[in-house]
Amino acid sequence: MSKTERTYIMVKPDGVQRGLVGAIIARFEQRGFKLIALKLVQATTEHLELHYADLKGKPFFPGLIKYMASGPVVAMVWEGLDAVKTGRVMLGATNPLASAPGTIRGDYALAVGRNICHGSDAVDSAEKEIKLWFPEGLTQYSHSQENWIF
Ligand code: FUP
Repeated sequence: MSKTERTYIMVKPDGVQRGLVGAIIARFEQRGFKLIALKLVQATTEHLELHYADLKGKPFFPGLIKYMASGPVVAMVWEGLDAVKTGRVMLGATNPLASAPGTIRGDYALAVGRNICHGSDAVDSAEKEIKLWFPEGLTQYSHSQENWIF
């Protein structure tokens, strides 16, 4: 059964550098998700190591952290029906070479080490990631539920 969820979506430094922030935001808006939070962040190595704690020990981990610290990222929270799973579908497979055309990675990326965006892989990891990237909490803004399209 579909449930309203929140997911953490992040445009990585290569996505920011390549001017893909607007295109990625547009896809989430146009799909019908509600923007809950958004900010540009230059993440520290320590912060990124927490975000990718599950991958510590992988051979690509040092390169991943260096890449993610190479410039600012756009941290976002999106809300809507099955936001976590649908967000992953919209991103495409981790390796862009396996991502279907029509997905963000399938349309804009070629290399797993430069795959331009991140999306939470489960509801519990979304909760952890949202707390990690938005420790200040999320801005409440009123959209009357009657007027909100979903
Ligand atoms: P995803 O959930 O799609 O971001 O995938 P993972 O958590 O498995 O991987 C996180 C990031 O590690 C990927 F976005 C890119 C990087 N990575 C590599 O650089 N090489 C690999 O072989 C696998 C992942």
